[in-house]
Amino acid sequence: MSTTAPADQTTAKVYPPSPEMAASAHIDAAKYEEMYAASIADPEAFWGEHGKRIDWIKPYTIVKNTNFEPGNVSIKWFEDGTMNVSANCIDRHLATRGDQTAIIFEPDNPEEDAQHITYKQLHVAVCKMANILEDLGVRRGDRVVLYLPMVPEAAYAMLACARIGAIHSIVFAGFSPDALSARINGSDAKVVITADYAPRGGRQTPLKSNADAALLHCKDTVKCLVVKRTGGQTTWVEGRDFDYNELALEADEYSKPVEMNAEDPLFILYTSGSTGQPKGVVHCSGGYLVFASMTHEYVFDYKDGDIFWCTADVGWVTGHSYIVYGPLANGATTVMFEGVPTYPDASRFWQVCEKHKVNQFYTAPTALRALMGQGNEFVEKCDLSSLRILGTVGEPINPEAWNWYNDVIGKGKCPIVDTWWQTETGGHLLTPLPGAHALKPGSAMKPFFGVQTVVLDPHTGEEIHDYPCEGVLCLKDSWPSQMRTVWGDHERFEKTYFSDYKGYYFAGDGCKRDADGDYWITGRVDDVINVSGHRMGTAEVESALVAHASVAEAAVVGYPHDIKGQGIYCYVTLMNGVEPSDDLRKELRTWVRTEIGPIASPDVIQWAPGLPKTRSGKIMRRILRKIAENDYGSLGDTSTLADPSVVDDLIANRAG
Ligand code: 6R9
Repeated sequence: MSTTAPADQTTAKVYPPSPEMAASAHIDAAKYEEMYAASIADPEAFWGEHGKRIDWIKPYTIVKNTNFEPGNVSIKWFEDGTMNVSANCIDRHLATRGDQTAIIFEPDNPEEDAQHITYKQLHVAVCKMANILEDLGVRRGDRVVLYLPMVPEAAYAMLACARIGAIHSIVFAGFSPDALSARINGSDAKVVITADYAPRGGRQTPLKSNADAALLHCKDTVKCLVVKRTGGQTTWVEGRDFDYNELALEADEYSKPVEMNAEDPLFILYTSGSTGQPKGVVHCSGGYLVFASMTHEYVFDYKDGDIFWCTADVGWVTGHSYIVYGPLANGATTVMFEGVPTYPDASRFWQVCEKHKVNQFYTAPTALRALMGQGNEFVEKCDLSSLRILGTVGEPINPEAWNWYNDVIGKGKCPIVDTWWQTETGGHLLTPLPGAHALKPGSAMKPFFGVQTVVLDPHTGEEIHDYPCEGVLCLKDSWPSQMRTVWGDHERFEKTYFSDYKGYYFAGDGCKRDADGDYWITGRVDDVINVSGHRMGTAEVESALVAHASVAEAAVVGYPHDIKGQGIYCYVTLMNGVEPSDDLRKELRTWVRTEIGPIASPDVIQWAPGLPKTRSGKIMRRILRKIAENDYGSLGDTSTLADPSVVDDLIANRAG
């Protein structure tokens, strides 16, 4: 099965919107053309108007002030406006939909009751959390790290931070104590919010004990607020640890939202890059919320009363924008699911869709591929008639998975929105709109309003105006939810995104644009791999490996993997005198899991007596990628290698 290659663009079947969809959707083809053209012709006027979709305390007079020139990169939207994100996601809905469900919480264990949290209840819970945080000393501008399961308290904590002007930084609960302490220290956080345990797939991750281990490497002043999710036993440090459930009983039920500037940071989210340690992506309040809510409404054709379910974890950007901020800003009902697609069995997603009558369902291709392999009987026993729109995100979707999603889940009547975006972009940049575009399996289709995608020639850096064409994907101008900087390192921000192609934001992906002007993402062009829709820098895995006493050198590349999209293939050179063994292989795997987390677990470890290097000592990853892909016929030019025999050895001993 081809997992990453997009469909053949010339022969692929095209799926136009049904006449009913085109007629009922917010945006049809003509409206898309008209609005897109307006958004590009006069961004100030367009966003000046659409910025009003959220409530402002002091309205903005300056809409856009952005500069992509290296050395002067600066991105500001609505910069003189003031507002509060939490008030926009909660308070402004109280009068009209206070008793409507804001969050449906579906626990890991299907026997446990779901919770329906109304906007009124959400208001109380968030105010209480805000007061608890203030009592712990958190003030406007301070950082709070969240290390939580997918429980409503995660949303309360995010919104509570937004309410008092604190900046949250969520660390996915699958990350290790080392990764957690690095992020607590990197943002100099005052408080960590965690839970005793995280139930997932019938197992329980001891989050509190991970947090304890992390906090050994942090300042003594960092406090730890603990949500009692299971009530299981944990250690307790008096004076440092605080019991959320107990404090919430006493906490005041009102907290006044702080008047924030549009450009005040809302959150930091660490993401992997091609070099060094993960970087803290900074998103700000006003522009982010405008774009997250607008894309949520138009891309998923969200209408009042719909039940929206995004299966991501709040530890990733998808959870930020499309479980919490976008949906709640729109007064939606959003589902938060604590579990996994295959527990208790492979029908879980579909049972949850049936149980809560989900209208929009948004997930990752890797989950679809895993479920597709389990057989259709898990789907067929569920009533999926409530579904109207399906979505995917995180990686290119292969045509087999697209067709299965379309036929078996959507019964051929639900448009699939293949949304391309990134942690850095805050919201969808390329996507079809369900009532406007004729879908092509594997294509992320068209730019969203205000998004100026261009294809550049990777060698000359010039824009390619041809149709069809292929090159690197860049953005020519800013959009409101663009990241503003790397936390504490603006220079790294400029260097990473604006230095390869001057005057453009470089996304790190390659793409094709077909004769109709539709975009097909071909994958990362840098040393970032995409494992189950999660970004992993090969450099991060390499530095974890070489930190082990037995490892002299390591090179890590991605290779095609049926379920995960890409797997992690490691070439490891051992220290002199160390013998390779299966036990050592296991040990290295466990080592990487503890250094980074289970998502970085190597799939393949090949012992490499030597690595292919140029005479100047640069590892030739291109060749390592080919060997991992089992594609020796096209190794390309190996004449610059210092020792070409290394390659023969690697091929002869290829693992897996
Ligand atoms: C939202 C998210 C971003 C990277 C991105 C690209 C890949 C995301 C995709 C896609 C093809 C899609 N990606 N969506 N590739 N088609 N619809 O995933 O953010 O974790 O930062 O990853 O994911 O390579 O550059 P993030």
